Amino acid sequence: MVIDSSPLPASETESYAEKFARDGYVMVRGLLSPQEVEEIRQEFARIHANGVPGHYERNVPHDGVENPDDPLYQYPRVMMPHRYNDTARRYMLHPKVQAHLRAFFGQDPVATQSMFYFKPPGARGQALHQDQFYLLVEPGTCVAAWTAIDDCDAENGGMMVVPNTKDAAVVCPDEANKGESYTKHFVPVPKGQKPVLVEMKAGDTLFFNGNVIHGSGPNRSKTRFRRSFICHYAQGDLRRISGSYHPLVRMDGTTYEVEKQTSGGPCGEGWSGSLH
Ligand SMILES: O=C(O)CCC(=O)C(=O)O
Repeated sequence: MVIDSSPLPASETESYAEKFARDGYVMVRGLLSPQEVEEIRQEFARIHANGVPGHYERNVPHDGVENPDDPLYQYPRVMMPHRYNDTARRYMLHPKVQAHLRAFFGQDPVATQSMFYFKPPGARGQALHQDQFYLLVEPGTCVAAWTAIDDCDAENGGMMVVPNTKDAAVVCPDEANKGESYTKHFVPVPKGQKPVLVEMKAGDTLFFNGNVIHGSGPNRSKTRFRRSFICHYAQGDLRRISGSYHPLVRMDGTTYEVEKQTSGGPCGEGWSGSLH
């Protein structure tokens, strides 16, 4: 394991925390070293080659028909790898990620989710959405740490965020365009705003809060993957979260039990949150 566990001084987290408080998102360049990025890349190549039990889904089209020619059928995203893979768990609890989250939350965070996306050439993207719709964290909102494992840009389906949505109400989504998005939810862009592309290099981490509208377009490259390691967190004193995220993990690796969210959120009764 090549994780750099040297502590980050407050002087290194303060300016990012100010930007995060102002905008609801901030990118930290080179948070992970090239060696760390390579370790994650290799571990998930191994997971993909071996196949994994549970929490591994085929990203089938919205109509539910499996299509073995879909690049995401061949490279489905890996859900919740920290539950069975030590490397994923340790990177979810990376000391530098922790340090930034502590500065954003003003308290210890807890980890709620991990994912790995391969996003191979030709793969559809994930339509604009809000993470808090799925996690339904209470009180407050969740925060994502989205780490680029490859360089990401417009061609290979880099991340997009909609500025000025850090406090946007969490809405019940519309239907996404299934030719462009493998997920079925779409949150329209508020009047007067437009999504901006966040170009990233491997090892950069984009933090954003659960209300920020964000997503990605298809990978239109013929040759380049757009891999990413994505984890979600909440403030350490949260009381409730959607059922699919239990149990949570404290930063020292111990399990943390909280109540299951009972509210359906903006879609009302019957919607109980789910992995997104
Ligand atoms: O990686 C992507 O393309 C989208 C990921 C995302 O929006 C999320 O994890 O909430």
